[in-house]
Amino acid sequence: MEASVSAPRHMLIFPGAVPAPLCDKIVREGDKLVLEKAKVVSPTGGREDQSRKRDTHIARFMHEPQHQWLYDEAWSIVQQLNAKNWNFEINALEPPQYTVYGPHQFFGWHRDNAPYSVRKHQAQTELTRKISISIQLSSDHEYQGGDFEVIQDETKGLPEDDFAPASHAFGPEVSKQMRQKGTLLAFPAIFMHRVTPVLSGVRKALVVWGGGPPADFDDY
Ligand SMILES: O=C(O)CCC(=O)C(=O)O
Repeated sequence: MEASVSAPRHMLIFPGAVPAPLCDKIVREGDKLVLEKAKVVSPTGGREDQSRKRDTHIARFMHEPQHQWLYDEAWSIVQQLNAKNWNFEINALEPPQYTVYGPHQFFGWHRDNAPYSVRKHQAQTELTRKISISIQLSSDHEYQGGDFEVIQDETKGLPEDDFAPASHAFGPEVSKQMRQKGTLLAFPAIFMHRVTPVLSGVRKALVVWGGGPPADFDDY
C-alpha cells in the first residue's frame, strides 16, 4: 500500500490498495453468501431492526477454510496499518462483512463500538473493535449517492440528522477518490461515520474490523 493521499486526523485513504481482480473475487464470493437485512445494536446491547437508521443488506465471511484467503489478506492489512499508525492491542479479526446498498439504502451516523463506559462491562471474551476498514468493491460510476462520510472528532455527540449534508465532508477530489473501486478507508473504530443513501445503482463494500481486549481509547 502506498502512503495515503490525505491523512486528515487519522482517517486514512488508500486509493488502489486492493487490486480490481481481488475486489471482483470478494464480490464473487460475497454474492454466494446469504444476505440479510442489517440490524443495529440497541442500547441494551441486543440487535434490532431500525430501518430509519440502517437499511442495507449484509453477510459475514465466517472463518471457514474456503474464506481463509480473505482472512489472510485482511489480517495482513490490519496488522500493517496498526503497526504504522495506531499500535492498538489487536489480536483478532471480526468476520468481515460483505455490505450491499441498493437504491435508497444507507447507514446513518454511528460508531462501530460502544463508549468505554459500556464496553468495560462487556464480557472479556468479546472483541472491542479498534480499527474499522471499508474497502470499496464497486466503481464510482456504478452508483449515485452512497458516499462514505466520517467525523474525525469523536468528542462530538452523534449528529441528530442522518440525512443532512455533512459539514465534515472532504473536498470533491478526495470524495471521488474515496469512491473508487479498490480504495481502502481505515480509521479508529470510535470515529462516527455514515453512508448516505444510494440514489441509483448498487454500492458494495467489504468492512473489516480488527479488535482486541477492551481498552479505554476514547480520548485517543
Ligand atoms: O459501507 C461501508 O463502507 C461502511 C459500513 C459501516 O459503517 C458499518 O457496517 O459499520
